[in-house]
Amino acid sequence: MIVNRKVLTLDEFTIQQLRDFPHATGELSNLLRDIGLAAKRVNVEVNKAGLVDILGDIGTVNVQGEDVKKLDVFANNQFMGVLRHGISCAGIGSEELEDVVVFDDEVSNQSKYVCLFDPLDGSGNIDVNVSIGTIFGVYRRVSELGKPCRKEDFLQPGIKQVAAGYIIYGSSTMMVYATRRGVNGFTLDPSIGEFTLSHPHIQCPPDGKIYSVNHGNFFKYGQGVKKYIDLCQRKGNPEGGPYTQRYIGSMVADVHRNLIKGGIFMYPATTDKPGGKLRLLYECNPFAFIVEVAGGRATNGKERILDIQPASLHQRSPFFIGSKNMMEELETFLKDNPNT
Ligand code: P6P
Repeated sequence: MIVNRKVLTLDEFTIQQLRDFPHATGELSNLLRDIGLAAKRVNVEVNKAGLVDILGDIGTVNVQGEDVKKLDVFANNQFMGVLRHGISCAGIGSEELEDVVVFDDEVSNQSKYVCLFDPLDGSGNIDVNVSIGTIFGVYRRVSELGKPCRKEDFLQPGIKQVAAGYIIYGSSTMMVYATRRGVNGFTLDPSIGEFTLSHPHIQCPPDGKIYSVNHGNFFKYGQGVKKYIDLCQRKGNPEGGPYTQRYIGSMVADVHRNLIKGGIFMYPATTDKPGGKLRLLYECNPFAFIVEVAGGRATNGKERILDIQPASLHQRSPFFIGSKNMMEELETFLKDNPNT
């Protein structure tokens, strides 16, 4: 009997990666499988949002001062739970939690890794059925093994990530993650309840025809950003040129589309948010790692996102990410207008 080995599940893929590196401990593979398990549990709730009383606010606000949707809390608890009870993670930081959570038990203290999460990005879109996502980054601890992890384990530059990824709960549910060996995408197959390898070796096209930005903020952007947006519009007009504007208001969906098709996503500094809106540690860094491994680029307008030394857990950053050649074009405008 011929066994169909063509389609690998996430578990089979991570185990195969382990076979290629016999000296690896398997901790990272275990951690990625734990995240996949939590993602499946979150997916069930996201898919039935609207049918059960899991929508809407729970009457509290998170550390960001944003209304917390019930699914935010559920997602945070799912990811924290699998990692706390796994054998690969010493602690986590999360958009939903003011401070890091140190798991501080005998097994977790021996774990090599810590994780940073945005458990449910774009959650403001939950009630209107727009794609949302989970974003994560994985770091090797710098603190002493055998002891509880420490804050400095989480405040490392993004270049120190050993893995990063996201789950997009959209028309289908996908988990995409990067290690230094490449970026691979797994689509959830409901018939077997497993993530299956559907997008091997994802590469970000060096050129694109899509620019993603919130035009409503146009007059709050710096001159360099305005000039680049003007260029994108000219390239799209008047003879109906190639550029088009796509902005869903859910970064995971926007950046995922641009990663696959090519394009640029921008959340620049504005006059009312001079530090930008997006969070460096658990929104910008994971995507910067993924897109760079796939051949793209990511900056804060002045320096490479992955080089930034974080000062605090929830710090924000202006964010530009996407196709290499589009990013280089943007950077010529930002260089000519440094106060963007
Ligand atoms: P704005 C969602 O709240 C989010 O963090 C990202 O997912 C999204 O790209 C951005 O904010 C949208 O922000 O200000 O354009 O609505």
